[in-house]
Amino acid sequence: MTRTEIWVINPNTARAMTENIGRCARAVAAPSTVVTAVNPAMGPESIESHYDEALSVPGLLAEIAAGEVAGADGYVIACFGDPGLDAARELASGPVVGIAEAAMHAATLVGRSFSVVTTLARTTGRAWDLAARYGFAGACRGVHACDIPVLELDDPSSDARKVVAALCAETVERDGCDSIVLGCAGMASFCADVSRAVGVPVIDGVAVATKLVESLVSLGLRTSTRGEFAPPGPKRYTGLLRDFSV
Ligand code: 2AL
Repeated sequence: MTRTEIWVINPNTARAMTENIGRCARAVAAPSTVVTAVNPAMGPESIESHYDEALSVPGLLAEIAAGEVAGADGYVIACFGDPGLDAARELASGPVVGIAEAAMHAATLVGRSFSVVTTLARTTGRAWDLAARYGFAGACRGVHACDIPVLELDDPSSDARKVVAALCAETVERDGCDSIVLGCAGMASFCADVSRAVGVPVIDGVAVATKLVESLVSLGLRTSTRGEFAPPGPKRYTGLLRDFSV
């Protein structure tokens, strides 16, 4: 089998979370796949607002550019807001998949409906927007917040895993959904425990996106450069963004 290198990019700068995300991606990757887990050198330490999300994108795009130089075959954007996904597709020669789009697609392959369990209440609007964007608004029964900040998910002294599992179980009862989508990359390592607790498919977008990128690469499918996703034209960027000139 040919070697496939997938860059799994955590768009926040929390290194411990990146390591965790990398472990979850490697747990599902084929033996011939190398997962390189990275995060930007600049940007927010967690992504919990539109402001965080917007300012995570330059650092994320710098990682895509670095992946291109290093010869990455494809990319996962490991944040549930799918920040910078379209721009990343313009830059990358291989496929790019966001974890929200991956998880929502998988959910609709294993049931008629899903609900999302996410971090802070203020992120629920973005999850609904993405469900609509990807064509799954009718399948999404609810988006529920556990009110745990992103970085606390990674804190071994926190009871986040239990709280998320309990909310997922309650959500299945309340929404009558066929599956649960975990709404944060920081929840990836909870997936097996939560699955045991709730009795319906529990979907972690990091795992699904990794397998989707692996599949697209093995099928020889990459982002179309015919129109909208063609590489961005030459342009001068100024000030702090001068290194982003193409
Ligand atoms: C996320 C995520 O996946 N990573 C991050 O920093 N924020 N998503 C979320 N809903 O809080």
